[in-house]
Amino acid sequence: MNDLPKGADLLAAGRALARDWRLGPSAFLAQYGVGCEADYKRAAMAEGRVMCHAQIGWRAPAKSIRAYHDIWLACDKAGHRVDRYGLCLDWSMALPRAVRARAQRGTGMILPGVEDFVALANAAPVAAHFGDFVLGFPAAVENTQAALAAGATAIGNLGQYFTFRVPGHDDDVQATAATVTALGLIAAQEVPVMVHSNIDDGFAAQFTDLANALGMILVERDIVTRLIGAEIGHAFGHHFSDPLARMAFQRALAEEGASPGTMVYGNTTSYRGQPAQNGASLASYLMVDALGQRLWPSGHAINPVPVTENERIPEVQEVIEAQLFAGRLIEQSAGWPGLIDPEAVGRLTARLRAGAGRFRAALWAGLAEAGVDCTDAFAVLLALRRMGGRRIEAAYGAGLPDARAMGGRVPVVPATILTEIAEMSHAALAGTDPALHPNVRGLRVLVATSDVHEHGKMLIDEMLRQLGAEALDGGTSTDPGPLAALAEALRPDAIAISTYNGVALAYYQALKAALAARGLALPVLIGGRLNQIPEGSNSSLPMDVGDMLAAEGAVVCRAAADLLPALAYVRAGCQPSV
Ligand code: B12
Repeated sequence: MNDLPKGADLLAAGRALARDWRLGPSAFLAQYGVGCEADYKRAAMAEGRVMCHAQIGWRAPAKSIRAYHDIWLACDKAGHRVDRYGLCLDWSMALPRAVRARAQRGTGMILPGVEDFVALANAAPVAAHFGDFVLGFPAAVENTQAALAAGATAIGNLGQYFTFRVPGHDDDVQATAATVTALGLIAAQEVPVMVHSNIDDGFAAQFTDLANALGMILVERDIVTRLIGAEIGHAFGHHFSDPLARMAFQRALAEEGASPGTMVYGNTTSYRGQPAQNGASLASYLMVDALGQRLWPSGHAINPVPVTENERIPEVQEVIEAQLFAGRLIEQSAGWPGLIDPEAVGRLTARLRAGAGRFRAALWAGLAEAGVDCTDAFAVLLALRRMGGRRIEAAYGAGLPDARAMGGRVPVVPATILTEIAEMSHAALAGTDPALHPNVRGLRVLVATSDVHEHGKMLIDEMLRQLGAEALDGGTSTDPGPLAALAEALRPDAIAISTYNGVALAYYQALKAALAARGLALPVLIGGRLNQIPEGSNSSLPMDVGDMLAAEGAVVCRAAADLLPALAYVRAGCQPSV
């Protein structure tokens, strides 16, 4: 540990960079006459105004720049204000410019130079929030410099530091050092720049207890405010499907003074149907979020996610429609607060806060006991990342220990994703042919993901368990090479991949080659989002690659229910086609 960099040195290096890298002007700051977005948010909280966030970012910078302007203009004409844009960089942007060209590309936006950041963020008077793939990765410093030059006063995403990884780049010391240096640069700005962290990108997606997710927010706030000297704003929401818990969580943030927050993310895990069905989910979570801001303002902008987002990256017009929908819903929410029982919300808020307090105290004490220098931002961040969400929850969670519970403890306020996965597994198996069940018993299946999305894997693991087959853990964000090595060691009957980041074909091809190099010809089942942006495409939209995968020999699974017939064929020694 002695050769590791010191947090103080990295922060000083970041501060030194502030001599050359200062906050640039922005159309947003000029339009509203504010120094930073945090001040703008505080003013909105004081007025009781509910703000709106849109998440955007297409592969081609020109398309994103046009959209930045056109979405704002169309909404402005209709009398609706888009307050902020979350700018969705591609995961290849997590790597320094010098090596980015060789990196695997996903579906997000690629901004080659500082001037592209500046042009984008100044295309309309909307606050630019550079979140995804900025902090937490090897390119943290150069992306932060570019975001500052573009006048962005919300920069993230610290949540991703803890859980995301970019294929082929596993050096956590390098990623941590770059992140702490970038945080030093942010802290040294003359106006407050909010460090953003989306807790659902971080450990909240892995925790089984929402009290621990709140506790983690408090710990991250301790790190950024106390050890770095910057402001922090959190986002939450993707996985918060229970309306009461969603509202109580937001109220807890307000009561803890964990505000202003950046945004309440849409409850995207509830988008499982057609656009019209997803529309009901949209209305349901937005109403909760608008009422939460009216009753207990916390400065989080609310986020109407377009109803097509479970199919593909939404188009510009769909973003506009979702915004206008939110605008009208905010107006209509004015008559609703009387329907909310503040006492019921308050009781759950109190449980969350009490649990979060226990988690926070236990985690800091645990770090100190483990010999981590709790005054050193580098040491603390690296220790947390290396422990990982599951171990942190089991060791320091707020609930009572229980070896039978998935997180190792009885949750104080259970996260809904676990029950949702159990229900999906039940529904998928209910629709299958029971005569096939015995064929699958005893099969050994190596289950892995190509990226951070792990619900598909959790679902397949659960279904295999119910079918009496064995799920061997191939890990999350597992590169094809290491997965093939694991397959050689474990000799499974089949491999099952869940993939989401728009790299399905490239991933499968690399896995097939890596298996062949080891003399293995295992059946590979693949499900999730089976798409990819074709090289040279100018639409910036991913295309389905299911047919190409099948032609190359993959067992394409469009739904979880396909698992059973596919494995039944594997048992019969045939090449399955589902
Ligand atoms: C939850 C979620 C997340 C969570 C993941 C948390 C976690 N620990 O798992 C978080 C917030 C972290 C996240 C992050 C990101 N996400 Co995301 N996410 C989703 C979301 C909402 C749900 C996906 C999911 O898990 N569904 C649950 C599964 C069980 O259901 P399902 O997807 O319908 O799958 C069915 C079948 O496909 C099948 N199945 C799935 N896998 C397999 C495997 C086998 C073998 C079989 C048989 C069947 C099977 O089972 C299901 C039931 O039938 C989707 C949008 C949506 N509503 O679908 C976006 C989505 C997948 N994400 C997307 C993106 C772009 C990202 C990010 C890159 C965003 C960013 N810029 O940061 C990052 C990923 C970064 C990284 N390093 O990898 C895109 C993918 C775009 C594309 N490929 O076209 C989507 C579609 C959203 C969008 N429209 O932009 N995300």
